[in-house]
Amino acid sequence: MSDESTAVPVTATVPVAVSPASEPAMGREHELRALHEMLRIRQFEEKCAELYSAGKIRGFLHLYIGEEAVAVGALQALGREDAVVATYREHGHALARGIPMGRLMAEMYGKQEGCSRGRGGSMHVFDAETRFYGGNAIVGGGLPIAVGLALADKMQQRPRVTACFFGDGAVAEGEFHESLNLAALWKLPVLFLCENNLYAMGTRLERAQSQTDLAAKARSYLMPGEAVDGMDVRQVEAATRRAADGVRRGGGPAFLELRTYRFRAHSMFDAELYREKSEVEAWKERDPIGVLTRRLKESGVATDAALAAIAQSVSDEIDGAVRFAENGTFERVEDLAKDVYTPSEPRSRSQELR
Ligand SMILES: Cc1ncc(C[n+]2csc(CCOP(=O)(O)OP(=O)(O)O)c2C)c(N)n1
Repeated sequence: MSDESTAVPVTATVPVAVSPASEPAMGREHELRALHEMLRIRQFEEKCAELYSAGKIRGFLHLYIGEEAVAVGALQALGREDAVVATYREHGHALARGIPMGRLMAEMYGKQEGCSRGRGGSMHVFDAETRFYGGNAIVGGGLPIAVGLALADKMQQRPRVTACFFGDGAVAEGEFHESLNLAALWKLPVLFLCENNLYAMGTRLERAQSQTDLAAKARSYLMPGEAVDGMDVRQVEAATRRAADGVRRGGGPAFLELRTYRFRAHSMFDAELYREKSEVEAWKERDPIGVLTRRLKESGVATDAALAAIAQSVSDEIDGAVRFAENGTFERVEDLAKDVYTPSEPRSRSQELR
């Protein structure tokens, strides 16, 4: 069958909000913190794009710009004891989780001072201290890891949650179905957080999926599944809190489909021929940072002076992170195989006899 005959027309639709109108306000400090976190992510990544063009950051770079409300809202609802598993589009999650920006920027540079000692780079950010289990280049690769972490917690009777972020593209992978099935069957404490930004590289969701209601797929495995407006940080946080509470109480896994959109290309090597500029512009009207800023200003929660102070603090933090990364050190070439292969052991007597 030719691609032409199977093609679903790509329309410039903007899905409407899917969960109840809006959640109640969460308090001034809390909302300002959410805004601050989203701005940190946005500006960190804008700086990364600049540094990439300047050749300071190498390899692949996948930006999260536009999707910040998902990582910030979800991670505000989780505790330090919980674990986080993410994808290669994970700078936002790493920052929201509390990995210091300087250590993240050093990782982007491939410097030893990075949170993964410069071995991971943009796609493999890892930090044991904050229970941040990566960063994974394999689409769907984090799902079985999350299930394994949750299985360990269940076996050790530790009442904590493993949150697993993945894209809509992962839903097409066998690992998605294997992971949801086992998590539901064994009632594991995993919170599946699907970031549905409508595209897997250049493939729009309805070109790859017969069922585009992704929460319905989770419900078919007999776990609660809900679709949430992923452009509204307040709704993301409230939905995550509800779902995580159920998981923590031993109710087994839960699934949220967070409907969002990436404003930038898939990676730095993407001509974006698969979507109309007008579609991107329409989604930008719902920019999570713009939406929250407007709401805070209209309700009198944030003054221009408070917003300017946040902007200044983010800009200072980014300058400091770049300085830290610039002053960092590259690993010596002679050490590159260190920790990759185990040192050779003398052959045992039984091996010699074989
Ligand atoms: C198993 C596997 N297949 C294919 C790829 C190539 N690939 C990299 S990103 C990507 C799209 C994934 O899209 P999605 O899961 O929706 O995440 P998004 O990039 O939209 O955040 C693909 C197919 C891969 N990295 N791993």
